[in-house]
Amino acid sequence: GKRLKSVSISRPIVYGNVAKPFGEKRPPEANAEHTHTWTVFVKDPQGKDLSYFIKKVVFKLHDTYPNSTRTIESPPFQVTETGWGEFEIGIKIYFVPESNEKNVSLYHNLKLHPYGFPPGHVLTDKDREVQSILYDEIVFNEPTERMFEILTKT
Ligand code: SLL
Repeated sequence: GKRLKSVSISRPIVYGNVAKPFGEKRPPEANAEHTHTWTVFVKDPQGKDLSYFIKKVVFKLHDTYPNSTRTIESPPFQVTETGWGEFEIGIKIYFVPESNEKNVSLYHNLKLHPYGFPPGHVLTDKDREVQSILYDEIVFNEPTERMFEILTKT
């Protein structure tokens, strides 16, 4: 479709992960070496549904995971897993076909472990519930007319 020259429109997202140790209740499906449950996600800063312009999100986990490429075709765009280690997660965001946009690649360092407490501080269970979340904006330069409509109608 026709593109709107000199138009640039952006949409905010947040992406990252939350994690916590199993504690008392170990998920029965978790391997013996696993220590944490975590969720990696892409979402709207205000929790709105992003599926009006995002078609799917592909999360590439560490090769130690079965089916390490996880394709999420509808919201919530997230993967919850158990594990023992931190690693870099590839996040590919695909847009609705009307946009004629290439996918956007993001990378996230999965965080499982708390840090930054003063020396001598004794970690509470709450301190062990960590998160690493970034705010970003997806910029569409010279969007198609259809994409501009889609982005501005909500
Ligand atoms: C490390 N670079 O060596 C990292 C790799 C891999 C994490 C961490 C378990 C996967 C599974 C898991 O947590 N892998 O058992 O399916 O520390």
